[in-house]
Amino acid sequence: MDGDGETLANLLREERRFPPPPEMAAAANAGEDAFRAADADGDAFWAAAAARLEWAEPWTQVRDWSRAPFARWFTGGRLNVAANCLDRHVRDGRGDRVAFHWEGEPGDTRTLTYADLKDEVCRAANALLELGVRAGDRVALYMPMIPETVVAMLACARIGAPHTVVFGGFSAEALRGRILDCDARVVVTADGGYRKGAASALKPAVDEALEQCPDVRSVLVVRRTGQDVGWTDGRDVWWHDLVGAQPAEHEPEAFDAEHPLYIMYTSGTTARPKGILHTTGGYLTQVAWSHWAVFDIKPEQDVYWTAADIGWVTGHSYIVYGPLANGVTSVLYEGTPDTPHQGRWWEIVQKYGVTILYCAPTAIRTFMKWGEEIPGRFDLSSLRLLGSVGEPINPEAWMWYRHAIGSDRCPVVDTWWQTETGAHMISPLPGAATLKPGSALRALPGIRAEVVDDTGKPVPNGSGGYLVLTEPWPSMLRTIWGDEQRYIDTYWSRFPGYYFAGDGAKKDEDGDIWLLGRVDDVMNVSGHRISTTEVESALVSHPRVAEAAVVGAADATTGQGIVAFVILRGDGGGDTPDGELAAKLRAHVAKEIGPIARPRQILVVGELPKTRSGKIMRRLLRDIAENRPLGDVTTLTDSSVMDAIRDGLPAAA
Ligand code: 6R9
Repeated sequence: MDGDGETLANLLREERRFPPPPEMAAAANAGEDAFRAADADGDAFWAAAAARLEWAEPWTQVRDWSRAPFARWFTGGRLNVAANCLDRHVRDGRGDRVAFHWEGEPGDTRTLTYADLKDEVCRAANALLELGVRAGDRVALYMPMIPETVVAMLACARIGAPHTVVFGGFSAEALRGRILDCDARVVVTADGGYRKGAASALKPAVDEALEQCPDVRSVLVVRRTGQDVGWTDGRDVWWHDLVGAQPAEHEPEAFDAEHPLYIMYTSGTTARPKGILHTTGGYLTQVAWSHWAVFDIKPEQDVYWTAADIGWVTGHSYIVYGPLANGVTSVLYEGTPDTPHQGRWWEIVQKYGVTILYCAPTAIRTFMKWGEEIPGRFDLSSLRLLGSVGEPINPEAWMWYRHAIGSDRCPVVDTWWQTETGAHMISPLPGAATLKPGSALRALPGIRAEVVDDTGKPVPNGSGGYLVLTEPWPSMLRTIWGDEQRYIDTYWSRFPGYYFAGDGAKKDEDGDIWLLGRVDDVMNVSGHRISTTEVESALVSHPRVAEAAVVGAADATTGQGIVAFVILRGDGGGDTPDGELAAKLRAHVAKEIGPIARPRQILVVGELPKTRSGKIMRRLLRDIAENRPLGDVTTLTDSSVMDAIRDGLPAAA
């Protein structure tokens, strides 16, 4: 974990502390008593959290860890996720409450009440049934940020068909890999969506992906942009034709608590993404509880906004399942923050009276760069709580967020969690915690986190190490789809008995936790996890590239930026000037993986630093990419390689 000393010194320089606002403390949903209850009896605590939901059959056992690391929660219990998110609110007189204020990027809007959403979800569920989808079948979604995306997810949940949402920014290639890995037979997509002021097509990528997915029999297409689309008769069907013709009644079936709810693909340390499997009862229990406690949700008053993509786990848990289970009103925004102007988010906060905003540090740092006079032009007085997720938030960004967006009033909750954890794990409770800018503080009630050294022993306060979770939790991943061994190897083998998160962390003198970023070869670019290996394999798939090593270098805006070191084939010369080749390689990676993975910088080198066992020493390349003096080079096969790399680089690198 090179560079930690520096990061930490920087983090700890901010000494200010922020106790909870008294009015929030007085009315908080959860505080110290939740910690006491969970410490006294963890199973009873989670049973009470599960009882906030509606079950068709009660469970007989809260947690079953007898086949560790394969967990079962709420054994024997049965429930329907969509009925919990919609039907019970409508039945109990909350049908007229707005579920989503949707704002399209061009400025078109839609308002969906809980009753509207339930009708739409029933129609879509009937449509999927008509397409032959049955409980257990996988459905892939490749969608823009429109209400139909939420509807399709809930329709899948309603009929027990696990969905896999593929982020709309990913390539046809990435989509194809995911469809094949989970063997989805039906794809839901749209003609396109709006991004940066223009219609951005989605359907062509689906068509391209499906050239090599012979088992996909139906594609359900939402008309969003009206752009021309290719059409395969017998396979493609318009959403408005099929869904629009269905009855708005559908009787929900209760599924086992361990029935698969969704698969979300995330980057690992190899080129093949991991299909993280979440199930029904434990997932919804913890997502709903954490959303209610961490954001102090008051469903009658709040207007809640997670400004993130639904294709990210944050969108699954805190745009769709958590907020709807809690019956709160949310904002859903289709587009980018600077379209048509850099105040778009703040205009939305003002327009809908948003009370709670949840977003990523990369967005906050972008807003910082644009200047505080932009949010200053809007009325942000409705806000009462701010949240952060996706990467470590540096104290400068934390302070700016609290000041420029939160008017020095709103607490900032820094929430640490992962695709794999399903829900928040380490975060302040805003009505109880005294906040430290840059720290997620401590594990939530019912969660056990620890920072351990190389040998798995807890480090003393004031020291750093690896973050682990020492007890199972309800919304934990159940496995990696189709690969139980990889699940064991990736998460449960580094420290036997503990879940290894892949993050470095430090305990301060009070025992509070500071996250320090990934310790493996996974980069975090604007909150998206991209594996170095994935980008490397994309680069070497180009005919001019012989070898490639990729590192994530600190980037003031995106958290990390991708810097690639490549060795060219043959003499390295050829007829393309270097600048042009770099542009070609960047475009090549964008095509192979998606624009988010496009390297910030491509550096042509003669050799790469390797250990004796042949592992590329990325930390040395990171030193170069971040303009630092080189660290320890003693394990290199040939230490002169580093001098050669440095000497050959352009001065600006
Ligand atoms: C929810 C989400 C997970 C990785 C995780 C860590 C980083 C997320 C963080 C944070 C520091 C926070 N991460 N939240 N690091 N502080 N509050 O982001 O899921 O996309 O799976 O990424 O993101 O490195 O391991 P996912």
